[in-house]
Amino acid sequence: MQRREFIRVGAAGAAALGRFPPLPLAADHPVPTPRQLAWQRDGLAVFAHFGINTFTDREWGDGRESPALFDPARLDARQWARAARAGGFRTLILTAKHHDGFCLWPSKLTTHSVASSPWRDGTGDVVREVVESCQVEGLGVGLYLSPWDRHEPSYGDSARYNDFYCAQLEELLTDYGPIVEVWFDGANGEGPNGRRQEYDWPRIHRTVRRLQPDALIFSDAGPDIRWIGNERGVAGDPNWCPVDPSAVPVPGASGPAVTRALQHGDPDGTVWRPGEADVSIRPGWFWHPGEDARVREADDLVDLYFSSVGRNANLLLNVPPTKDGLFHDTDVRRLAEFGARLARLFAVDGAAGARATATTTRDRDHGPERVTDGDPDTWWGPPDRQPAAAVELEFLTPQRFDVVVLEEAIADGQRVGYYRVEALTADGWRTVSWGTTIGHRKLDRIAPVTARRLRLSILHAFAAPRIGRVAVYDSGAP
Ligand code: FUL
Repeated sequence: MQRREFIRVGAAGAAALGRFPPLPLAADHPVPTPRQLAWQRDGLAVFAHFGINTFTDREWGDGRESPALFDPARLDARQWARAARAGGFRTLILTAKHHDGFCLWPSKLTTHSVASSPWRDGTGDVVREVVESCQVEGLGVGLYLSPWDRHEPSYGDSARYNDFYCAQLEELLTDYGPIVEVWFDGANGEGPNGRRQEYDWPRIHRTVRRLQPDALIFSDAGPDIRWIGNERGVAGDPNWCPVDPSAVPVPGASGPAVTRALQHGDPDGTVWRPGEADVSIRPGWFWHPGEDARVREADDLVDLYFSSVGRNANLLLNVPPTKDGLFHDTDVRRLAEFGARLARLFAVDGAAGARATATTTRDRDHGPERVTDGDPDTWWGPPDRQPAAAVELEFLTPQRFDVVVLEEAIADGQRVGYYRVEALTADGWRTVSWGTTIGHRKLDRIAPVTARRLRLSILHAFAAPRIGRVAVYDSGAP
């Protein structure tokens, strides 16, 4: 369905230019904060769902599980971090507490934690071990603290639970050094007393800002990072970073309009809220022995990369540790294969060294050569108020490629709404791909082509486009 819409837009061709008059970008158009920009450039994070469910073979615990079940005999968070790094991931996000309420750190606010478990005789702290391992491996750390807590008696007694929840956040955000991302999921069911909780989101967000001003807050409703609207790792096309904040007011809001807003963003949106696509390497979020033979293959992981990072979103790939406290061998192997495949695919940019020209250029500092200079902060673009322009690359020698990489210099906002890529082959110019948004990164897989020249035409933009990079790669596939 989506694909059909995409083709319909494409068939409109250059006529689109006449039908969508350029909109002058509002003076207050959203741009990323430096932290959001760095996060978007990181692109890849590993999610680690681990906890009491790992030992009960369930996805959602009911909060009545005994902490005595938690005993990961060989827990080695360094092994998790090493595997994540080998896959090219930059951050690891741990479920410090899932809906069952069991805490992976010795929270002073409840006894329902590792402190009541036999693991390391009750002296262990999974959060600490993950933080230290990530530090050694050069990864950032994120924490998931489920708002829904099916164990905590105060849950549903809204004021008391908000105090409890903010105090837990305070522990996590005070005692463990810098946290890159705080992850709030939208599930909100009933607590042990059968009541639902009214979360005090403004207070929860203030708590994060006060304790970790550099941490990014994820939830369906942002405020820094938005959910992409499904758990399949697929971003929308188009996918704008700006959104209308009233379209998704609170985490857990649902309905077709909410899904659309999360998937696509909004070119007229007033806040910058890039999307994160979460998906598991296995069918479940937690480890289940029955799923050991159902780990996604490397090809599948590469597809996920294209449908998330390749559509201007980040990929958050869940790899659940086993009850030994280790990533399963198969998962470790798949992560390594995924990292190796991406490294191989993006090893040689066929556009490197190409001679670049443009139909029009804003000024000498933003010439067409900027799209191949390897610096993500430099860009080529036409003068202000000119939404359409083209840049052409003449390769050093004819290049075979089947992947086109496009990037906007998003520090200045996201602008491109419709583009076309043509290649000069032995048979003349051919359109090889076209699309809507570019954003931080757009990856187009195309039928293999051998060409001497490549032309990127921006057919419509919401302000003068700023193109940071154009590159082509050959996957080697026949
Ligand atoms: C959801 C949860 O209900 C799932 O168990 C999982 O943690 C997923 C990432 O978020 O809200």
